[in-house]
Amino acid sequence: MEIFYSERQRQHAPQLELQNGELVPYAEKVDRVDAIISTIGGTLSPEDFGLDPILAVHDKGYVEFLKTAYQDWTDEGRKGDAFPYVFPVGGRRPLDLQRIDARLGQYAYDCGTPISEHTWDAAYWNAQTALTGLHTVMDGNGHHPTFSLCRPPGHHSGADYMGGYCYLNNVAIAATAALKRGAARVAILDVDYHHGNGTQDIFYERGDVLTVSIHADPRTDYPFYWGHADETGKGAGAGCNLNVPLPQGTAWDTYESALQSGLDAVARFKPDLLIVPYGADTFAGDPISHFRLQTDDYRHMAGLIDMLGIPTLICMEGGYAIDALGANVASFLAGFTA
Ligand code: Q9C
Ligand code: ZN
Repeated sequence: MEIFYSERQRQHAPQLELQNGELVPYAEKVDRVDAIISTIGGTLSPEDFGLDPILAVHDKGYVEFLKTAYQDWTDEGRKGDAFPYVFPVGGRRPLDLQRIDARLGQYAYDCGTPISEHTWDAAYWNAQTALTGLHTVMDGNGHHPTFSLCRPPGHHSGADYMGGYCYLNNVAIAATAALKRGAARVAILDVDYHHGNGTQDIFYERGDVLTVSIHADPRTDYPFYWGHADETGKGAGAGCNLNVPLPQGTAWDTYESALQSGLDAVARFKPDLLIVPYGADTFAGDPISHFRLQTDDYRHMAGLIDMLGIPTLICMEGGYAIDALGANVASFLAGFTA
């Protein structure tokens, strides 16, 4: 299987996040990619498709903000990573504010997604990693999957916001490039522990992209404000968003039937392409999550996805049990037919 990854993604390295009222070590560590690469082996460098496919998804002002935020933060005399602390909640009127703190709050929805010195460059090459995987699949390698080792993750990022360790929505960028390249319909099946709120938002009113997410119930889990079962799409996208929230403690027996309902929705949609944002944070030993999947379950999960027979791009999302991360990713990839 071809695995795409750029060393430049490694440069993104925030130190701390605000969690449950405390500044704690950042869970989305650089060590995650080392754990994965040391287990699954050789990666290929992505091609550079430029800024256009990113701007086809993300707001220009937001992209400009990502590029300059760390410098603006440093220019204010601040130390460490850039953090927001004030947010224009509840539809405050648009204001063209320049102070970095106002801009951080405008473009972030949580305090868990700091900007480090090279975050922009890492996020840019991360998007190229997703795009290179996409074009490899569309170049026609049959339905054999390709793995884009995305890090930082992307599925919490919307057109003009960051959150949940995510800055650019890699999967949405790939899906949009697929449509531009001639795919008529794209399905996204998100199996990260957390709801893929950014991806849902980006495609909520589109009928040519089906978004399915299987995740921890947002009544008890992050991101709380999205991911409920009654969010089904709007306008042309009505019926093209499926959320399958599951309770904390979910193990494979329950997960499998939820996955099957997601797979049925994908099959009914008849997409030309399937994108799977894969998070290993559904693992029993994950330090910030509460499902109970085991390493072997990922092989079964992949086997069921593989049976759809649709050309598939896999993009890495979360997974924070670093000691088990390599084995969990390897198990998932092994479940696809060679
Ligand atoms: N400061 C992914 O798995 N944790 N993101 C809540 C808030 C946020 C996880 C802490 C979890 C985001 C891609
Ligand atoms: Zn997650």
